[in-house]
Amino acid sequence: MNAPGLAITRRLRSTPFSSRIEAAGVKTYTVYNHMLLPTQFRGVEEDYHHLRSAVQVWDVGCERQVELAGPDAARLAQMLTVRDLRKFEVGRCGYAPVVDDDGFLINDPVALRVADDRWWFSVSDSDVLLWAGGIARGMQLDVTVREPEVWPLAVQGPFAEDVVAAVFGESARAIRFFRFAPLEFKGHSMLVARSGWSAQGGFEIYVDDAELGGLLYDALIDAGQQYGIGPGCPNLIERIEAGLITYGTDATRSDTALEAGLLRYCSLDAPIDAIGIDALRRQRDAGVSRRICGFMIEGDRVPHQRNPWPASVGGEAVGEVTSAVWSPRLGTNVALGMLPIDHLAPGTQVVVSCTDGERVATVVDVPFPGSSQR
Ligand code: THG
Repeated sequence: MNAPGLAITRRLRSTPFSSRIEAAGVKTYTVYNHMLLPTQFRGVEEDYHHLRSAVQVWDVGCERQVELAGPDAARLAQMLTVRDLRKFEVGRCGYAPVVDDDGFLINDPVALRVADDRWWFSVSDSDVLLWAGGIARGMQLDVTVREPEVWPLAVQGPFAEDVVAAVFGESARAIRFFRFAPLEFKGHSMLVARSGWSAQGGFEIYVDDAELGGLLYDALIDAGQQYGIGPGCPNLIERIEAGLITYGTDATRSDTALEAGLLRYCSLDAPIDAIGIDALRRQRDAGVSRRICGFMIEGDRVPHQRNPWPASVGGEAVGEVTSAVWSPRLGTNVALGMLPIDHLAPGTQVVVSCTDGERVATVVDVPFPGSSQR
């Protein structure tokens, strides 16, 4: 079947790297924060092996920054996320769930303290700009909320450090996990973080100049020739194996941060004034009734489309599989989904109604074995 194409209009914003990745042969896009996000280059399986063995440059310009700047920036940042930000010094970033008053997930950004009175929330696919701006307005906070012209460019894979050091200098090697530092490219300072949406290790460069962005892309590709560098993007197989959830697919506005498996990033015992933290405390105390988990799905490769698929036990619907793909490394289908708490023990079996029929799936721990080379 011939898949329909995507009409690229003004609402579907390009990035400073779009011309490069189109020249490099991007095969498919998805839409993320009203922008283009590549999903495959040579193919999901080829891209997967390449990401794990070499190094890739990713156009993740769609990871938009919601900037909070001014005297009340820190206060607004802490209202927006249930993660305790009190120990976030300048140069630190971290996964920081944003929830509504009832604890339901609005976004799962990376928060960066860019300066004493300036924060960036590097958001997944939902309109945090409106939520943050509305809170600032409603509470009459002394803060500016805007979306700056910043387009992250990720370098991911086992040789990422060598490539970034070749372009930005040896000091890049000293940046620790989830820290960032200003480094120079052609005399222009950019924030470079050791982070990224894979378990292979790497960096994210917060590019704030469109013209330099294209040149930086070219410089990274040049410097990476000896390591087999190529274009890439967040990889479906790799991120399921790593247990990285994607907002809008594995977790939505209908799931709380705890149901989304983000308890580790919710500072429920900290004395902070975050929106929704009381609801999450109550949910933790009462016991969460369902949660995201990993699966192995039996049989040959699952069809690559149209999740979620219902999951049932004894003919009764219990949950769903939200992302699934064949893992060529593990020789089985790997998946993420949502099940009631009493079905979450590893080894529990459910029946999944895939697009092409019913299959048996087994609950497993995530990350999958051997997923992380970080
Ligand atoms: N990088 C940046 N912005 C982003 C993403 C990113 N915005 C959108 C989306 N991705 C946000 N979601 C995630 C999810 C997981 C992680 C990062 C962003 C992640 N988690 C680590 C893990 O689970 O092992 C640990 C995080 C921590 O220790 O704080 O990397 O990828 N800029």
